[in-house]
Amino acid sequence: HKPTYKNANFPTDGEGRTYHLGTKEGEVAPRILSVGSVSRALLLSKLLDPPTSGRPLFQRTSSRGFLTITGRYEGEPVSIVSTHMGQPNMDFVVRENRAIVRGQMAIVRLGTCGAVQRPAKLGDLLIAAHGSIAIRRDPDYWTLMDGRESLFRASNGASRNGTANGTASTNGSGGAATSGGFTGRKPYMTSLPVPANSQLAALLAAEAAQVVGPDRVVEGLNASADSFYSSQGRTGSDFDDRNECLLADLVAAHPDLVSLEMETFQLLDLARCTKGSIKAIGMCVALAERYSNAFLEYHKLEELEISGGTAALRALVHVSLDGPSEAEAETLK
Ligand code: R1P
Repeated sequence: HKPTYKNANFPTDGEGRTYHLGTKEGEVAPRILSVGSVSRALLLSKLLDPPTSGRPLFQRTSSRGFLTITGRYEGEPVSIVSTHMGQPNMDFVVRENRAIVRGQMAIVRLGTCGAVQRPAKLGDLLIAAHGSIAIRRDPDYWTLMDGRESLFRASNGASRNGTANGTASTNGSGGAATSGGFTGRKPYMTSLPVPANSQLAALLAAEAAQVVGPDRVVEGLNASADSFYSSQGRTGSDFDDRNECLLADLVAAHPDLVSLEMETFQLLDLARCTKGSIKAIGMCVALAERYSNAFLEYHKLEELEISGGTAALRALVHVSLDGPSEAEAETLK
């Protein structure tokens, strides 16, 4: 069965299902736990109140692979949505759920991330209580660099290579490039911070501290990058990424930076743009220490996901939301 979509501005099918997530009004709760993978969504759905024959769990996978599970936690309707990775996927999740849920919403992301600096360490729960900044690779840096180099070659020939400017463009050290270098332009741009919802952040921090202990919870600033590799400062020889100094520059500019991943900024930015109709926060399990290169043993991750998921669900059901919650509860019965 192939659905037909109407309205290119915001496509929905004949049943009112959104284009990518494939859910419609009544199937998603105003309190949403957004997770990076389908396996995490399924794992955390085990924390929901046991389904009864009169009230089974709602579960739907869209044609694009987004899984939505709706049930209750401590009696309150909640949805767990597998969001996949990166900014565009978080954009689908926030916008398409906003379109089908009535009243104020709360969204908590539970992800994994790199711990950027101490005190954040392997296995900790890192909460973006100070908000998030975006890190984006600026392709114009390379375009302008190439343009300048070919202009250079055309007018001066190879003999000019090795002048101060030419050296900066080709030395590949990343140092000069990261700080401006050849084109006067930086290869990576960082945005100003967008805030998290302070009420949700405080609730989540308190719940997380209860679940794993206060020494395993770190509140600070998050950075969300547009690549797992270049704009997170991972280096290699296949690409001219100019990112060798990126992590050091970030830490120097943001002493409270704790976590580096790929979705929290988009969530907080969109929540901000709803002017209060979405309360949002992000929390991540530190899967890697970027300052020591340690990586969590994968078998330990599930237990940490359950801890983080428990704290996130508790915060979600305790945060106050305005809006037609009775009508919403009615449609979710
Ligand atoms: C990269 O491996 C993915 O893991 C992190 C990053 O943000 C990115 O999505 O989060 P999740 O575990 O939530 O996917």
